[in-house]
Amino acid sequence: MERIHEKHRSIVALIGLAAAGALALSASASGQLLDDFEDGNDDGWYRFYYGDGIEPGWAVVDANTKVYRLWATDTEPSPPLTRVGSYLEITEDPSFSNGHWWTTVVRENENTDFFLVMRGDLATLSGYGYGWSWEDELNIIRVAYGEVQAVLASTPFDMEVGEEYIVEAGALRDHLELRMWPVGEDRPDLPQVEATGPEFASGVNAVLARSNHAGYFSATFDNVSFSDVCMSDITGDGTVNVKDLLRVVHAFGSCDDCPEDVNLDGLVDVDDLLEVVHNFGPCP
Ligand SMILES: [Ca+2]
Ligand SMILES: [Ca+2]
Ligand SMILES: [Ca+2]
Ligand SMILES: [Ca+2]
Repeated sequence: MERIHEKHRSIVALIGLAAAGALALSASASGQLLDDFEDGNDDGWYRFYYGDGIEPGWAVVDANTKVYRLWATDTEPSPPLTRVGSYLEITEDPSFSNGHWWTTVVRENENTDFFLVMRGDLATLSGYGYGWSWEDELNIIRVAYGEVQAVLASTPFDMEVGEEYIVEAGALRDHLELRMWPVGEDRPDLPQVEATGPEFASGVNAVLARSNHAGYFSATFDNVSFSDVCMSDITGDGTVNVKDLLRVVHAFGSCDDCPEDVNLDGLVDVDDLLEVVHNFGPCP
């Protein structure tokens, strides 16, 4: 009896602590524009390229158009696919692997495919790719050790060369989704492509252009953004408040893949509580 009382008291103390924190913190800014390239640089972007015979001239901020351009000339017909890419190391907080990663993209010639990468590990060339490929399809693929291990889902999509599209990749736990639409049109209500991907839980986000032909290929990217999914909204009502806090409190303990484990470390504890408090307010 005494023990139950002790537990109850400590939970009350935690809620008090959390509530004080909620007052001290404003609602977190979850969405962020990582680069619009209006500053004429690509600071913070790390580059990579893979391919035989590739001439890497492959990443530059276009001073006139203020977009980020990935390009290369592959002198050998591929496969293997030639890829040029750029990534951001933003995974110190693992929740950054749960969210939406988007950009505007233009294919500059017929040779070019492009992908956004989420949860990538560039040392092992693994992760999820979301993009458009030469079969005129939107795809979500799983890549490991440089090989496409699976096309997880795809749908036909005509993508015009030279036209600007918005592409949005999403990952929430093992749910992956992809939307793409022409600039100026409405964002599709539903993802065009959805898949399940339990293999990779976190990693870097990247943009890449690729080709399976010899010759020049190029894509431009602009307004590259990442937005957290509202992991702290455990009840799913679009806002983070004391109801979500209570869900965490009641789920304290070890917990595999449950929504109360907001920071995805396999345990529901005070860290999750503080994460919820930090995100108090409406979801973005
Ligand atoms: Ca720009
Ligand atoms: Ca910049
Ligand atoms: Ca909620
Ligand atoms: Ca946790």
